[in-house]
Amino acid sequence: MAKAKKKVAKSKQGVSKKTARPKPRPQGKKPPRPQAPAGAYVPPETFSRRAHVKSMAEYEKLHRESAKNPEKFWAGVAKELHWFEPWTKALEWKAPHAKWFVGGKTNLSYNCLDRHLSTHRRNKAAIVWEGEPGDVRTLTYQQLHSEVCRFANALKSLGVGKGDRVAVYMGMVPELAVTILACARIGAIHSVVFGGFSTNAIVDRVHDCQAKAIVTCDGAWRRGSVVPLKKTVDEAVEKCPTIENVVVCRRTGNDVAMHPGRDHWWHELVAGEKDTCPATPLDSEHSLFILYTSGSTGKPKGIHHTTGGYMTGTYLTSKLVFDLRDEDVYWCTADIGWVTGHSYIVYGPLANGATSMMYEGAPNHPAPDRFWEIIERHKVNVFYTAPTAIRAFIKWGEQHPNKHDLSSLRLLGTVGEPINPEAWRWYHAVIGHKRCPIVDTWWQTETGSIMISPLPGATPTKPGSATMPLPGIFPEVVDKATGKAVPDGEQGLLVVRKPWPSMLRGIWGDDKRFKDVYWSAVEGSYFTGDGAVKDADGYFWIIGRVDDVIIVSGHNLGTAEVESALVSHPSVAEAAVIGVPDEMTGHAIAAFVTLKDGKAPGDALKDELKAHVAHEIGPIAKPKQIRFTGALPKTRSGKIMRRLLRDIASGKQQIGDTTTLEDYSILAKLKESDEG
Ligand code: 7RM
Repeated sequence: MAKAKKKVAKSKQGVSKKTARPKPRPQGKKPPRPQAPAGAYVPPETFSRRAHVKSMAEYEKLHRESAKNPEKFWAGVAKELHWFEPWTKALEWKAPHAKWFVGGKTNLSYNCLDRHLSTHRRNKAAIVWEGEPGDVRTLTYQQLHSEVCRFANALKSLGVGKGDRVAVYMGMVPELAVTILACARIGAIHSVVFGGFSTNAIVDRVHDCQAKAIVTCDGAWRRGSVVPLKKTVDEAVEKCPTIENVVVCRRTGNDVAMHPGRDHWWHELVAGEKDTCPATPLDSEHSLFILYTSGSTGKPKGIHHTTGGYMTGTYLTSKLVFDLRDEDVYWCTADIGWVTGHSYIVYGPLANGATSMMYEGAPNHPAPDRFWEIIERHKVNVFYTAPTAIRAFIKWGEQHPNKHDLSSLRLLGTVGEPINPEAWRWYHAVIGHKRCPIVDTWWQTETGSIMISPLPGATPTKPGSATMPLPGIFPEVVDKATGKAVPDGEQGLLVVRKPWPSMLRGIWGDDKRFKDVYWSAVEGSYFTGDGAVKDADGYFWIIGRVDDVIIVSGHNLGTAEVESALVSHPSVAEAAVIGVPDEMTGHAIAAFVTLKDGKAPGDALKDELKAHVAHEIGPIAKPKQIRFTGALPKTRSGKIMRRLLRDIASGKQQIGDTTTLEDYSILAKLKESDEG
């Protein structure tokens, strides 16, 4: 025992060297693993040994088998979950419309809760929640089940039933998870609107899906102050004639106006309700939720997901990618207002019977070490966050994580944007202490669950690459004109060739837009909107949204590559590049750059950065303009809004749709930013 422990402590994640000779092994043991690509980070053997998927050979076998018969593969996964009635057909595919597990009846709330109550998990923590002020709540599976049942009964008492849409506008409190699980329990369709959005965002989304009720909180804590959610809802509901009832969960205790007959306190509603509510057996294709994503232009798209397939996809990917173990504390730092929170705070982890950590507030409140303090306090084992957060941590300095014991961590993940290799290495070294594999997970609101990602016990990782498709997923990088795969190492469009269970079923109320946006670029394939390169080892490198690709003298430059080059300079914290019209080259690169704390801007640094990019990539990628700025415009989920930067660079007075922008004041600051 002592010996094994020592080994764990010593085992660091090694960088493979092609020249390394495989160690001789005792007879009868497994053969040595196939060699990893040069320079790749190989999963520590201690990790692989206990992982769900233990080797590349195992991964390859899974993927090969899933390719032979994807329907059989996915049916095998779905069978691990509870179905009230079995399906008759795994897939009905009338492109671009898929139906999975046709005729089957199930319930996702049942699979996240009831399924565990007859097992050792009954009294296990389902949700460990920490409020921004420091309060902590733990809900066991049994307790969460009771809360969900009570609230499901309360919704029913308000006349909410199967197929009705329920808008949800809450902070990150356990009741948010309870609300969506209660909707799923009775077959009501939830539409979560991120709690940082404005009145108009609520109005547009409620209108689009004709929601009949809205669940909110009095307020939410954010950096020590109260965000008055109910007030915003009141303004919105004035313009939303479909809303019949408003449920208000008390969190911050601020004064709110309650409209008699329309508004109900959560605690009063549930007080009289029973803590049992049988989960409704729902058709596999019954609508589960709508989640709006802002398109590059125009009105947000209501991405529509259904029950059985989404359940199957989030269940499998949570298990394999996060390698969930019963004893883990797993923490995804996303907001539930974003798809990552739906799939990887609530549904995926709970379907696996995991302990899901949830945090209410800002990462730098009261101090920039809040996340590391949470990890230390709750002994978090698996940590999943976004590159934008990692770049902020780098900017704030490693003294903050270094103050804390992070030894509980065994696995790290990222999602949301391409991660710059520089940020990846920092995450690996400073947070993971070179012990923890990193899963860089590529997926979308539309895909419902993770599509391209390392399996942490199997896949050697290359910083900046999301590596390879998960079993049952068949992406390809194709030529725009022919739709055929491009040769390895060449850029093309990232498409998915075959349907998968958690794929979107459409855009709510707009089938034409669904076909135009996703199914018209490449015949017969789902177009992701992203550009990518697959290298000779079969690794996928996402180079960003194709709308953002910059064409300089006929060369396509992905934003990720140029931004990574800038961020690899020791003074740079974050960068965003865009194309600006140029007489000579068609387009030239303009870069918006934020510096690490303590670094000073100046013309000398501009020249240095230009030279640095030219050196890293080539003269073609050298930015023509560099602007230093305190911050970049981002969506709340942390994605840089290059579209707004283009508007600013071209001197437009009227800036495009900004309803998803995190911090409006950044726009004003950017307009002032120094040019040249
Ligand atoms: C989960 C989520 C989707 C878009 C997607 C990409 C980008 C997400 C990665 C990534 C490179 C990643 N849903 N993206 N993950 N790019 N590597 N690991 O983000 O609908 O909000 O966005 O995000 O462009 O198409 S989303």
